[in-house]
Amino acid sequence: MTPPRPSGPVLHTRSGSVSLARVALVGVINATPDSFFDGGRHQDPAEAADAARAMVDAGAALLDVGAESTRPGARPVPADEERRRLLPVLRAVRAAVGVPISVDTTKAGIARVALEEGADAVNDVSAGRLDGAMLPLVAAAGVPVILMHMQGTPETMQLAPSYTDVVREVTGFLAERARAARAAGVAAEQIVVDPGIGFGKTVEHNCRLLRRLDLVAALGYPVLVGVSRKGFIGRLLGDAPPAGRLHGTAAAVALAVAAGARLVRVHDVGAMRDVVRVAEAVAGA
Ligand code: HH2
Repeated sequence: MTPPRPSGPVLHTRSGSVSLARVALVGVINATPDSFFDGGRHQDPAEAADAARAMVDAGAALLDVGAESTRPGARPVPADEERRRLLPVLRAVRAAVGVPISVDTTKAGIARVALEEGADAVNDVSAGRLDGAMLPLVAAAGVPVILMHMQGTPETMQLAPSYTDVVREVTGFLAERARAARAAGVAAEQIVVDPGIGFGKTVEHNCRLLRRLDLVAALGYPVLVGVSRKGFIGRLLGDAPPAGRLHGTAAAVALAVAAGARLVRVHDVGAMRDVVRVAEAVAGA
């Protein structure tokens, strides 16, 4: 008997398909010394593998492994340093879990070795703008790609974010980057778009984008949202540090799901799985 085909969008990878019929949880693993929340926690391959197993047990459908912090003020990491940090952790995570893994990088050379070492998808916070070889690489590999909006660069993006109409500008940007990806040969069903919460945005910009995520979803691509423990949540809570932003994250995740997010990128997979399951049931999402 053939199993029923999942309904709704599906991302296809060689480590299996990610059905987006229900909202997918994407667990964050940063092989960095300086990420704003998990910096230094997952640099050791054995610790990263333990964290990966725990995230999958808690319900992660995808893991996102990165080796360059993109927090506000972060300086770019040279490719050889990014590769040195990434590969041991990626190999350990790949050996530990069977779910698809995305590599969080803006460099095509890093994405290429990561795909060779077992990654299944590319998460590019520059949406293919920083490295002209990225979209052709994704197309040739046939893997899913996450295209994210960012105003400026991590080093300077929070100095003076400015938009006339943030929702229209971000949506227009994502439409244009999706067209660029398709022109490079990326299949439409392998494209995910992301408004880039916290990337060159004020608290008000982030809130507006989350409120009108339906307009981003109207582009026709699955929407990923990354709000987990971010600065705007801290600011809304009287400058709470990242460790004090779990419940604020839950509120933002629930509302993102209600407004149309199909993937949520989170540090706390178990807690956010409950938030997502209840939010999607109540919202009928
Ligand atoms: N946020 C971060 C990193 N990568 N990728 C996508 N697609 N969307 C996001 O919102 C996003 C992302 C920042 O979070 P984190 O990885 O925890 O921190 P850091 O950049 O300091 O490593």
